[in-house]
Amino acid sequence: MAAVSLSLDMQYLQPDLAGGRLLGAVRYGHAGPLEISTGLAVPLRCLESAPVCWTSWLGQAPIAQGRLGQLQYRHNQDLLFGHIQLREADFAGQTGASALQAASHAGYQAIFDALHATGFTHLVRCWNYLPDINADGGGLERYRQFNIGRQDAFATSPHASLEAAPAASALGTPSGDLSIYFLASHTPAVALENPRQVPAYRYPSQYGPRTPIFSRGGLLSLAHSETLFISGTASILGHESVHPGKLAEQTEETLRNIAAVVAAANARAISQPFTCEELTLKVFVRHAVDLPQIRQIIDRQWGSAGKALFLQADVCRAELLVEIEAFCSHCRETS
Ligand code: 3EB
Repeated sequence: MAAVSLSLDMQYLQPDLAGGRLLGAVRYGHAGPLEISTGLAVPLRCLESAPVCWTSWLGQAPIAQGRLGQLQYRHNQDLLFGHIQLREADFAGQTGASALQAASHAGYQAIFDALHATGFTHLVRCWNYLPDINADGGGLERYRQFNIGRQDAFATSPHASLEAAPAASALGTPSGDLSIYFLASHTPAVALENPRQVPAYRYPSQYGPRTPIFSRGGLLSLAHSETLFISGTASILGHESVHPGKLAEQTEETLRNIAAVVAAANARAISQPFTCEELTLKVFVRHAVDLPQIRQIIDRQWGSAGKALFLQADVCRAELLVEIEAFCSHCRETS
């Protein structure tokens, strides 16, 4: 049987090069420099006993690496993992744009340039971490500034489309740089939407002058595997946040939304169906004190809190208390 061509490891120890299979590593916990050259540090607090934790994306060897300006990447035959960190101060003083908007635009422009240069032209999954996501950046919430810069970059890239947008997550860090990492491929993922939610690129203007750009999920088929990426998912129905201030209800609504994306994936999947129970979850908790209750609800519904990673983060709407993303990869039967 063929090995799964993409897997996600979550652990407390720094990964080694995994027998040449490490595509990229992300360290959560503190902002200090990384001891290995193949990933980035995101300053979100780990809500477990250890002060730092790692997520590692493993693919099939051989893996090559490269750099284009500030953007670093590693890739194998099928997949490219890239990351870029931008200091807002470097983008201050531009007319008509906040520093964060300009940094977001430049970050996504650098990503699209890298996709073009490497031939991995399809953006599959993006993770966006921005400091003080809910803060007012001089008349406009910072998440909304980020959305302007991101949309401007998508609008001018020949490799971008709104309807086939990548799966994504966007979270707030207490400090640090704008940090973006991503997976790209030679062939497009099937973009998934959630019938319970308005597509994010069609959110009305009450959420900001430019919409976010992401799909609710993506299904990527490679020669030997089928991989489901579920975007950061929250207690949103239609375009509205529901159950404000109610932790248990928000958590349960979030799990129902994830289940709806799993169902949308299964309508398109060619391997065996995906189940909620087998998903690897990354859980972003606004208030650390809420961890036990969220953990208990996940365990009651799906029994999978034990293999989930819990991080403290600000979610991109002030009233949302929890956001959960998910990943699962299946081997494809080749006959
Ligand atoms: C939402 O559904 C919640 O801006 O890339 C989730 C996933 C959210 C991705 C993004 C935002 C993003 O609107 C927030």
